[in-house]
Amino acid sequence: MTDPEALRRRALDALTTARARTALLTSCVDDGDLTAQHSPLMSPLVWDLAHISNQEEQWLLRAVAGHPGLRPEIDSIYDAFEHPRASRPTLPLLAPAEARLYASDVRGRVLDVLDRTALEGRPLVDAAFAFGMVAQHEQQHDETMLITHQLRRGPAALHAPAPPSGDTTGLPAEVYVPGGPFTMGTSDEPWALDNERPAHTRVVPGFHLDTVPVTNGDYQRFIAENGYGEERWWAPEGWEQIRRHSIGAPLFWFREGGQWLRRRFGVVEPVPADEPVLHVSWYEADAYARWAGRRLPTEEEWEKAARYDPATGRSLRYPWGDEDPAEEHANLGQRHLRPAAAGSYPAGSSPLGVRQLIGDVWEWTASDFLPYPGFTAFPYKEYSEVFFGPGHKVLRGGSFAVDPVACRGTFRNWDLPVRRQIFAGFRTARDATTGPGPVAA
Ligand code: AVJ
Ligand code: FE
Repeated sequence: MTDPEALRRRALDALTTARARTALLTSCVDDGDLTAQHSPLMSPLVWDLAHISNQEEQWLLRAVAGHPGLRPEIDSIYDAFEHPRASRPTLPLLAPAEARLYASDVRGRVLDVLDRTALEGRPLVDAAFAFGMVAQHEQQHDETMLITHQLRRGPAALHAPAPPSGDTTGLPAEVYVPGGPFTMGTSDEPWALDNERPAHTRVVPGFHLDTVPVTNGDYQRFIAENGYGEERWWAPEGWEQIRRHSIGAPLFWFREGGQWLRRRFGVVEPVPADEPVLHVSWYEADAYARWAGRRLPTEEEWEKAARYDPATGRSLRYPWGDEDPAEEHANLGQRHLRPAAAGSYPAGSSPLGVRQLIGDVWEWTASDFLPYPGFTAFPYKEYSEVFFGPGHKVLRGGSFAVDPVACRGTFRNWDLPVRRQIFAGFRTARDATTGPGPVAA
């Protein structure tokens, strides 16, 4: 059992960090921008703001503390299942000032609850789980709100320093991950969500995985060699999508003066060749991999590459070990508003030498989002269970936009294979039926 004061401090830190990010994302634009719908794919920012606090009210004030509730009458407005994103601007949403008051009212009461609740002894409060869950939820919406900022037109509202530089000089193009069993998922990570549980053994045949994510430079070769024009590389639904919407490059890219440019948080810049590619759908990732004579890694391959330590046979919490992410390990938490160049973050390398598995870009995997053997929905079916099935593909590793609290070696994200606005890229893999063999340059 963890020291209750340490648990309290950790929960308080996670909630406070999330709120600082939420405040920044909702104060750097005016009220018109907060209530506008910047894309039918997204909610108005002011919906996210009040939804975060409504969930916090439901889980921490009502479920944990037994409070009757501050504003149960607005639950349905902020229920993500009742209202699709496109329809949210038409709801009687709390105005920005009202939403901010609601948020601080809920948070003030939650901090009192955190002070006086015993943090062990009940499923929802063991190891402060509900507090960790709510902090992760807020951070996930902070990533969602950053996506909305990326879709918003107009001058830049957010600024951040460039990530550390890096390059792939001297790195092998791919890493061999040996075949055999490894432990996937977790049963003892206190704030792991239901879909990451339980820990179980998987046998993964040996395979080769790209050392770094596929870069814009790599992806431009696919475009230049008519990758979008040849049906044979595409899954049928992907081919249909790119034809119907005349897609010929990642979202936010455009061509001018013989050069690829991209719009990024209100600024236009040349597409940086050494950066991991972003804003591609699962279908685009899948087509690129086929064009390259390769394939997307499965989810278990990705997790084995990220966690398996051949020296001990144990699965680590993160590629670099069991310590929580620090700045030198990975590009997380919106410290930088872009991925770092391929080959950055040597301190975040996995034991086998794979780079940038955590942070920078979410990585599409070949896998459908499915429960692990022994899965139990907790604390509610709508978190994960209702999304299981062939409709959603798993993404791993987290992007520059996700906070460490919502990112681990076991963390599973999912989305529809057509999605392009999320901060997603990918890396590729190939079977190794004949063992390590020579590594391509
Ligand atoms: C895990 C990112 C797919 O945004 O739909 C937010 C997270 N769940 N509110 C999503 C989530 C409920 C979820 N993803
Ligand atoms: Fe939510």
